[in-house]
Amino acid sequence: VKVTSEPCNGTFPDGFKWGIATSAYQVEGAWNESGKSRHIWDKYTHDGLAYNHDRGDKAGDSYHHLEEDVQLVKKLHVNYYRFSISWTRIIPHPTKQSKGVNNAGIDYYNRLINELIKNDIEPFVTIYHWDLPLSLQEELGGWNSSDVIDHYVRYADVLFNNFGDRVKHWLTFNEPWVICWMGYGSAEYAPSVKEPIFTPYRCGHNILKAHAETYHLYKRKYFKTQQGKVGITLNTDNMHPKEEKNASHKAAAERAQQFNLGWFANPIFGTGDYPEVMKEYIMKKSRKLKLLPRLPTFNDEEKQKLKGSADFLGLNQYTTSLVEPYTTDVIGYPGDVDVKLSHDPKWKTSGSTWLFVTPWGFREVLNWIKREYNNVRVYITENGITDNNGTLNDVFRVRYYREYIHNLLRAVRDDGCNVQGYIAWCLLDTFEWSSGNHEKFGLYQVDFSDPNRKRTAKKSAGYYSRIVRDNGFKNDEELCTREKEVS
Ligand code: GBH
Repeated sequence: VKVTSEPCNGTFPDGFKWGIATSAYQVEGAWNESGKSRHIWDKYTHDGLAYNHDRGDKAGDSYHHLEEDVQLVKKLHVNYYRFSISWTRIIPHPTKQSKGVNNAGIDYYNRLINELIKNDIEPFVTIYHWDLPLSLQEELGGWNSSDVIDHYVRYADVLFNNFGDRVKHWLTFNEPWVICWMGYGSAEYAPSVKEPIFTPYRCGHNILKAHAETYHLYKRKYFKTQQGKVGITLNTDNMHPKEEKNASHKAAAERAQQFNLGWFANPIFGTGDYPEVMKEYIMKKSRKLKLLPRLPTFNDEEKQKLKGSADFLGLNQYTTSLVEPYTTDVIGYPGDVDVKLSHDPKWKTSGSTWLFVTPWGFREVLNWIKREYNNVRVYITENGITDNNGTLNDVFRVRYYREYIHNLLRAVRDDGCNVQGYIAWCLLDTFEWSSGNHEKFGLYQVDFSDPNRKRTAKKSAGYYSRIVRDNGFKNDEELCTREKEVS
């Protein structure tokens, strides 16, 4: 393996922003306190579906460590704290006639936001990070039903109204691809619906509509007084052709990216509609298997509403997949795409089966986004790596951040990608969804055997805070990989 290396030097443009992220269910705990109702992940974990039957009932207990956690954020010198608001704390019983707003929930997030601002940290708020009120799932069918759209928009309205005087960056959704595919298709995530034929596409359709409605609500009702920005966070692997010079592999990689990122990005940042190749392939397979049409359609008015309905693209980026064409009658993802995904055995692994260290892929996918969406404004809203023991001497994580951030620097400086900020994942070791407490992303270790959930800085916390302070790399003595590794 030949690796081209150079010193990791250079800084980001002035005004480049840095941040650190969490999400409500993964860190808050206090699952049944102060009027909070149950959400789909409470049910999923109480049904024993997560690894080792772990639950997020208490997690890192951030709910009761508010001031302490803000100090951990402050020690990193970052501009932004990205966190999510739990719908079930704000409107615990959305299907009840009264649909009341829970003041204790409003108070909690007011305290958090005020504490951040007092410490010169800007809140960067995710409205929905997967914790759907259970009643909306059980009584209405969750994101499979268009009835949920109005509930979501009303919830977002309550947030803008209560917090918008201080919150200037909003994300409507975290990772619709994961919500719809893993929640309603493969059933690996809550609400664990296994119906890969129709439901993921219906879910995606409803989420896109809820997103667009919310964006326009903000513009109409709040923008003039609040002057904030509303975006959406999408996730994707860098899709790289398995055989780089093979035209059908290149086409397969392109198709996989359109089905993954393009599913949500093309309606919002592109044409206002789903990618052509996605429409074509789903139709082709539906015909072949004599199925009813599966991908819902937008009418002209809906397309108008979707096109341009975000002030920026939030991107969660961790890894790369190798893609080759593969014809199959299997439905869903990646069956509908007619591709096979794999990984290079030479890539460094992590504490998660899906996460391989491919820093060059970060730069590659940012260039794909630049080309495809007319150099849209991007914030990296997540990037990070796991182990399974949460060691304090996390040199592998230091190396991961060094290499990924260096490739980001090249994307911004050499390629002109319009990335405005970088938010690392994650502040703390979290409850990692179906993987329970087993996969650890934190810059701070959490002692889950301690009732007080003691936090301790890992080596990576110090390293990241130095990058943030220097706005990049100054006199980093290590070498960074310049190109991708070539065999
Ligand atoms: C993010 O998802 C989430 O926003 C965040 O809450 C989470 O903690 C973090 O990443 C780490 O997982 O097991 O082969 O089916 C990242 C995107 C997409 C990564 C789905 C895991 C599972 C692939 N995720 N993927 S597989």
